[in-house]
Amino acid sequence: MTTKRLNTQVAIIGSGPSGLLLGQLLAKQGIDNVIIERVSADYVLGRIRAGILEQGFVDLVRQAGAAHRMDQEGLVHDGVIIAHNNQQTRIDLRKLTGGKSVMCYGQVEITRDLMEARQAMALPTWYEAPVTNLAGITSDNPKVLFSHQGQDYELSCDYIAGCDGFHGISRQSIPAELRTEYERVYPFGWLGLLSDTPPVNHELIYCRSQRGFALASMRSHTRSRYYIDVPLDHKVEQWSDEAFWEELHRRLPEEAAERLVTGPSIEKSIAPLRSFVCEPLQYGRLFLVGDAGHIVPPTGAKGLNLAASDVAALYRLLNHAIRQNDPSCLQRYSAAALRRIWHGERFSWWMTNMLHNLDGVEGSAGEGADTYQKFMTSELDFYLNSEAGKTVLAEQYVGLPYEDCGVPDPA
Ligand code: RFL
Ligand code: PHB
Repeated sequence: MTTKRLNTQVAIIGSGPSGLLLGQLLAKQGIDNVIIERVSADYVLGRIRAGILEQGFVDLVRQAGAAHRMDQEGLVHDGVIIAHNNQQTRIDLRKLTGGKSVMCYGQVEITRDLMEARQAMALPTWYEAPVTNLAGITSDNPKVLFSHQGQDYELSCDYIAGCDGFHGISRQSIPAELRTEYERVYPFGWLGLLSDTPPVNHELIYCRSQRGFALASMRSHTRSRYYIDVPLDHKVEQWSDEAFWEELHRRLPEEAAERLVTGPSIEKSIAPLRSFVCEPLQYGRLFLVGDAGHIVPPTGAKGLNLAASDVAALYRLLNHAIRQNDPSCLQRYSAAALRRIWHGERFSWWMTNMLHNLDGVEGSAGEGADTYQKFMTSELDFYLNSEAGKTVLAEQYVGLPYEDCGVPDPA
């Protein structure tokens, strides 16, 4: 069987939010791109993940021309509650950051909106087309090899954007001796439940309790998303809806728990928690974007937002490189993206430490039983009872500014 040959300027691997957003922004600037996705569009839309978007992300979706539904249906949150047992502290995001807020709008919805915008522009996307190899990455004309319905394809391009998530092929295509991977795994996962019930509160509640962590989030005024932390060896099948609701009820502050409305789950899954960064994010003409290059535990709501800041940097640099015929500017991508990534990693790790019980975890060891707990509950107490502390939290929760890549923003 002969391999069919295709051409484009930017080959994008993965049609998660990173790949779709990058593709849309490039297309708006007249830059050709092709997206190749391993699974079906429906499968991508079945993955329930993030819910909180920073202003920078919202602005990019607007630039990409896919914000119509988000602007109508997204919920603007001016504050967030942190609870320690029964004591609730509201972090007034708007007041503490000089007017900033976050947007509550599901990753599934963003993905759907971006897919529709891409379809409306008739941009090429290959679903159920796993990428099997990348060739000539350090040449001027790299190639992405993939298969679709039994046919092999070779996509020639100028640049490759590896937007293929943590388990993708892109990161593995950087020779092991040229990359350094930094990692921390945590001894618990988040069990999440989605239900068509009104949220327990109009703002998110992050909760540290004697029984463990809980998060009360939402997707709309009638759809709730809740999480509790569970040991890593737990299977989702061992958690009935009733058992989940009972445990959540016990972890939420009493005042909120009294208002909890329960109902059948629409989706229930366990996600492991991990901090991970690959350095550098560039090899030749391949660039890692989003979860392909880094993972954060979801406690700070930063994963998708860091993917967006990677996209912002790469999109600006690619636009400049292609328009000015100056690929050298792309050398700045990795360092610019990594600076903001490490701030997101640090914030997510810090929030995870303050809100979960990490006694006995590597890196927190050495203090003796319960001592790490004592440090962390004191840390939480300090930050929640100081205006300066709350400001530090708010500034990072709404999102730090994007890095200056030294090229003009095409918007
Ligand atoms: P994705 O979404 O994983 O998409 C990668 C895509 O690449 C495809 N792929 C391939 N395609 C072709 N060939 C191959 N060989 C391929 N290998 C893989 C995959 O099929 C997939 O479609 O990565 P992307 O686009 O970088 O997006 C990252 C986000 O999904 C992620 O960071 C967030 O979901 C993290 N996250 C949160 N982030 C936030 O900013 N705010 C939140 O509130 C938030 N909550 C969460 C979260 C993640 C969670 N889980 C389940 C990990 C809550 C949870 C529970
Ligand atoms: C969610 O709504 O899924 C969500 C919100 C905030 C987080 C993590 C997940 O920190």
